[in-house]
Amino acid sequence: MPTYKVLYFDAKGRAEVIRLALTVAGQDFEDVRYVREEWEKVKPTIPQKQLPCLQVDGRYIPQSGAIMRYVGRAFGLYGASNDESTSIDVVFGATDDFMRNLITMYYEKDEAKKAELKKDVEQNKTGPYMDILEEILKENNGGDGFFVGDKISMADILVFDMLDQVTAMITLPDFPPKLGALIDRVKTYPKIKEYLAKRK
Ligand SMILES: N[C@@H](CCC(=O)N[C@@H](CS)C(=O)NCC(=O)O)C(=O)O
Repeated sequence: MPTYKVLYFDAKGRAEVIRLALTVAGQDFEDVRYVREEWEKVKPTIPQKQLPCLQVDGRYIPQSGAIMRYVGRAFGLYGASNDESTSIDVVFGATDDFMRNLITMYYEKDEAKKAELKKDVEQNKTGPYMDILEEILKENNGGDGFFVGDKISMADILVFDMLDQVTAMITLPDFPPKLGALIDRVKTYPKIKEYLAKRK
């Protein structure tokens, strides 16, 4: 059985979806959280000099997207067929599009421009993103289960985590009904519920 280490900072950020996926998989992992001084020391030894990085039996895997897919494939969270994996990729792609707006907003230094970008995300970007997710859910057996197939996948874990994390940056509107129910389903998924109860 391989050993897994998730290397990141002491934050949710890009690593939390990986921690959640390993938790759902029931896979033990070492949750390595560097403080800045430690990171500056180890940085030269890390591929691409970026975090997160997943270490599997000592082998480093960089890039959060690659790690999500690796963990998803390793633990049956990335669809049961090419069609299902592609549907999961569609959710990843829509989420990337939405997140790009937030990243631009986050790194904007000019406070007035930042406020404008925030208003734009809240008023013009969030609703359409949620509508896309609502439609994808409805297309999967009416929307009373998960995004893809009949079990939890990386798509559900990613959307849950991302919508959880963005509340620190923007005010979210009410979720459309199927999406709201999906978020509750993920939040109360037994292994996730247990993890969230212990999370800092
Ligand atoms: N495309 C990369 C981006 C990774 C990235 O930007 N990581 C940041 C933290 S979120 C980082 O390690 N920065 C290097 C540093 O702070 O020295 C991914 O998705 O993993």
